[in-house]
Amino acid sequence: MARITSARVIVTCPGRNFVTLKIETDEGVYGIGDATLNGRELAVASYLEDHVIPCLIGRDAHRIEDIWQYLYKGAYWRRGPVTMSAIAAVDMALWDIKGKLAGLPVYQLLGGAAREGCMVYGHANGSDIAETIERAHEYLEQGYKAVRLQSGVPGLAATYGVSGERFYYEPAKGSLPDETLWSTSKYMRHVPELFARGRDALGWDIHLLHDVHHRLTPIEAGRLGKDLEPYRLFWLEDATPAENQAGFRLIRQHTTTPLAVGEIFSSVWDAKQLIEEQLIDYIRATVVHAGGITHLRRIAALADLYQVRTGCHGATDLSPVSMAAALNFGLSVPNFGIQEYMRHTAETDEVFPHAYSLSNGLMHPGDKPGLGVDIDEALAAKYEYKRAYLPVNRLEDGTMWSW
Ligand code: GCO
Ligand code: MG
Repeated sequence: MARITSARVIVTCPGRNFVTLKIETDEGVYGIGDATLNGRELAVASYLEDHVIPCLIGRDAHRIEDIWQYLYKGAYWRRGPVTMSAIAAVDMALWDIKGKLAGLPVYQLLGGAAREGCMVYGHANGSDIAETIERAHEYLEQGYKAVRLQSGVPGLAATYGVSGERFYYEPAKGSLPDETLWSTSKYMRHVPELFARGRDALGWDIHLLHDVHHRLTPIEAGRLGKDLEPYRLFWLEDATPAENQAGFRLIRQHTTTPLAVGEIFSSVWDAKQLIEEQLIDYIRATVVHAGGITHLRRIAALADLYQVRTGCHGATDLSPVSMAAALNFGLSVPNFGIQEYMRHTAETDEVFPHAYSLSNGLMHPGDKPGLGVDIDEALAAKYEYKRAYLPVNRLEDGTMWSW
């Protein structure tokens, strides 16, 4: 028995906002979990403070599954990003505690290492193709085995995935959402050229990925997948919004380019049909937005039956706590595919000291008991929360579109 004596939410903004849950026990051991939901952070903080923490006090921190079921079934209102991020934070913190009490890194509790490390992909982005390729070379030089290519589209002032920064991409900013303009036809003409030139310059020994960021209809996505077939992508991500899971049938009928989806999923129910009908190749659900390690294991177990592999979301809005949890999960899960790795800034890394490391394109969670990550609360307190929004997107005639 490790009785939960207190829990609190820590909101900090070392360059960007993060919400962290810290759970303390009478065993003198604490655990932390990430609860960050980009652009809607305080909703999860309130869900935890006002509705979850009071129910945790006095419970046995060892009973991870029971607490998960209690929070999921007990709320009556199931699923959704706010609920599932809150449950995820509790779940991560409890796994952290269990690991610390056992004296083992969490991946050992999940069955031990199933591989030497987790292959990650980095982000190469540039205002044009030449700049994107230049950035991709930098990843190759650092030993990365996979890189995502995004580039500015001629005729569009700004597009998803492109930033002025060399290694960091941070779309959430502003006290109100930025508005960007989108043209599917300009984009569709441009992307095949990005990959034609990308393959020419980078060769065939590197995995190349691309994120469409929910902008196409299924038939347009089928066309793009077909146009990209010669360049053998590792995956085409979020080709179309996935609320309608059957929509992916149309894409599948037209292309053999592997498909990835799921960074905004909060539950196995968002992916059930996609997985069971083998409409995707990689499931991108993450530890923080999909109910923690406990629920992500359930999603991965279903996916494994259908040869769908994991490809967890790992953008900078997922804190180092999520990254540590994702790596403990990824190292141990049988059907691991790849892990996204967008580096955090030095300020963020300082607030969240961690044991994970990158070598030769593979990441390892390290061997510290628990998740192998901590929060420096004194430092965190110096960075006050700043409201920040993701951009919104319109077609050139002003129609609201998916960003
Ligand atoms: C990715 C994602 C991110 C999201 C961001 C939203 O593939 O990494 O699409 O860039 O836009 O995480 O919060
Ligand atoms: Mg994405």
